[in-house]
Amino acid sequence: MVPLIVTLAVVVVALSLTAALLIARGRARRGTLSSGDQPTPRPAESPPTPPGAAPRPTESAPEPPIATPRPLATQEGQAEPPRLRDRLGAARKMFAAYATSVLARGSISSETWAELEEALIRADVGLKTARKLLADLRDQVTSGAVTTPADLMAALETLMGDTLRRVSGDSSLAFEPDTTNVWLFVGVNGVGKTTTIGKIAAREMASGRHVVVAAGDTFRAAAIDQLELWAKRAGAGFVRGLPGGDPSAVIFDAVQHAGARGSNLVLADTAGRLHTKANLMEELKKVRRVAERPPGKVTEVLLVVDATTGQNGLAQAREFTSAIGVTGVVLTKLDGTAKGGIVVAIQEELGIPVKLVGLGEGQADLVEFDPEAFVTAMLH
Ligand SMILES: Nc1nc2c(ncn2[C@@H]2O[C@H](COP(=O)(O)OP(=O)(O)OP(=O)(O)O)[C@@H](O)[C@H]2O)c(=O)[nH]1
Ligand SMILES: [Mg+2]
Repeated sequence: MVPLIVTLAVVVVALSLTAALLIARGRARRGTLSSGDQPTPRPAESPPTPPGAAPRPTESAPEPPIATPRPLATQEGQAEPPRLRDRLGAARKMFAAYATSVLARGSISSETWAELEEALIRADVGLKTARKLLADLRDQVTSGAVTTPADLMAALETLMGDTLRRVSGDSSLAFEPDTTNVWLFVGVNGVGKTTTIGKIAAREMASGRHVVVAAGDTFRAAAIDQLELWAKRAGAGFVRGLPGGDPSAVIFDAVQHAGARGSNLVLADTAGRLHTKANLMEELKKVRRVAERPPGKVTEVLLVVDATTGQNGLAQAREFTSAIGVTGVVLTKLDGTAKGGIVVAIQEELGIPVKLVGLGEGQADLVEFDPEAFVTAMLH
């Protein structure tokens, strides 16, 4: 491991990353139901279904066949999931530049500590977590366990891996076989909730689960259409409401729809909302309560966080968790950013596991979070 870092660093120096280092230093409402695989938007005159009311009979609509699982992402031409290492190039380059400088110095000096702190902050690990990691490393130097810059880089890698493993464990999403599982997707605007649902719908359909996608974002008509496209592409069922309708009514209808057809998984989209807006957070609590009505059971509340938003992701995670109890984080847009360190901060400071990572806009660009692979991809 250490020789690998050293080798990488020397090669990188010989090419161009010293220059990179220098540069781096320089700077309310109601919903209706429509169904499935041939989505037929319910006409506007259709009566609304209040949450808690008897489910709207589904026999008025043609029974959609349970869709046949399809291979992932044929449209994007990607049959295979993306390689984490390829997509984390920006973070790796950034770290490599610092590693080069640390290793080139020959001994551990005050500049070494300054550089490591800068690298961690730039990676968005956050000041608190960065200082904790560095304090641990200093202890290792004081005790004599770490004596050289190469040891130090290896110790940092081990420490980051340990920090991530402590919380992460199993990154699989909770699924109970004999119920209508509801996975609720929440987060601030534009973080990738709808896209993530599209990706997960494809993944779950491919694994043989019968998925219904619920357009709980009734805020924008375009958002409903966007989700419908994803659902169609995945071959999943789809339940929509009227633009401006009550999101909890849509989720309720979707759960009833799924239950009536023996679908065991509802992926519920919600409108992006600021975690600081109390009324919108209240709306989310209602969505959650309604989703729990039989046969529904909320088995995951997934907070979608945009990796590029940095430390604000931490505040978002804190607020959404206190409002509706987040069970896991999906970290999106890790491709093309050097800021993947928010993973460490969310896990270390809030103890919420990062379960999935978004690595692009395509259907297959979603991987389970694997601490080992993540640290390796960032540092090698
Ligand atoms: N590069 C990259 N782009 C992503 C990823 N996930 C989502 N996006 C893009 O981010 C933009 C917003 O994605 P949406 O899925 O619409 O986000 P949202 O959270 O549903 O947005 P609102 O519903 O408006 O709150 C789109 O252009 C997506 O293609 C990712 O992992 N990587
Ligand atoms: Mg959306």
